[in-house]
Amino acid sequence: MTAALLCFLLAGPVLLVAGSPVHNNGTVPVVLWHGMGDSCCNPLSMGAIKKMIEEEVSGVYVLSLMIGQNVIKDTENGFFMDVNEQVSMVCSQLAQDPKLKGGYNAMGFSQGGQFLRAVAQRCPSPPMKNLISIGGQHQGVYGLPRCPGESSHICDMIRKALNSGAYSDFVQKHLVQAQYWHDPLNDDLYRKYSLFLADINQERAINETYKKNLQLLENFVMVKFLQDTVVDPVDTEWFGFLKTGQAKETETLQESVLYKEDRLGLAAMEKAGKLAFLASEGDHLQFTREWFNTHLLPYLR
Ligand SMILES: *[C@@H]1O[C@H](CO)[C@@H](O)[C@H](O)[C@H]1NC(C)=O
Ligand SMILES: CC(=O)N[C@H]1CO[C@H](CO)[C@@H](O)[C@@H]1O
Repeated sequence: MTAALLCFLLAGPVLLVAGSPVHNNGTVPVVLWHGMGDSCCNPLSMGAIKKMIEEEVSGVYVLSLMIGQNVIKDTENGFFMDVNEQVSMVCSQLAQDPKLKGGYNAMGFSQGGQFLRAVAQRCPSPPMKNLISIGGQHQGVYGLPRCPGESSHICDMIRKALNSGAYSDFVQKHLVQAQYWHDPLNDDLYRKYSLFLADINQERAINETYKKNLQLLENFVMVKFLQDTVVDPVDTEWFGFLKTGQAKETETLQESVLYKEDRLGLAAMEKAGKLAFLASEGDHLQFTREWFNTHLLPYLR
């Protein structure tokens, strides 16, 4: 995502407020979780996002999550670390951060979107207020058309592993993308063996705690990129997916069993006005600062 996102950010009008920053301590902290092939602190991606939020919301505390001891580990873990472990690591990090005690807003980029949803469902304390998923894959993916720039060789490897058996125990435990691989032609395998996605999407059983916790959110905002060439199918960014048993036709969240039976509380949330479906022109994770300020900033203020 990095290069493309940067050029959009820089091309956007840089509206810096002149003068000294005002420390407005009525602000709600923001927690960011980066996407695949990225890291917490890349100055061209998450670093720039953090800075932008700090400029727009004076005095705000922004925590960009690092998964592991350093930036290299953080990037590797985005491909190879058990997602359930990542989520529990993050949960304890958030619980130990005194600045988050009063609650926080969460912004997940790409796979960080579904990972932060797992945090909301599993770890209600400290409370997550708004969850903003930017190009997240809430019903998983079935395909890996393209990977962000420098990581394309890793992607070839991942594609091979997924084809050789995404639901084998070994691949599930060691490959992040397998843990949200959703094969509509092998629905039984997906339900049974997907260690992460099938669990948080209540495919095996309904965990009432997940349902209750998710509904504690004030808003669950999902951003879809209209010209996304990275995520397949793109409907997953709004919680839609391919209909089971074939790989061509898609269904919306509202048409899904998950919603109709309200297995996760999403129907109740929509009724309560807590779901927002936003669309942005452009490829995966590309948005201008102007778009961000208009559509997402209101959730952070
Ligand atoms: C439901 O989710 C909670 C929170 O993660 C967990 O503690 C509990 O064990 C889960 N229950 C079942 C039956 O899996
Ligand atoms: C109580 C509180 O929220 N204090 C914060 C005020 O703003 C500064 C600057 O961002 C923070 O460091 C404090 O934690």
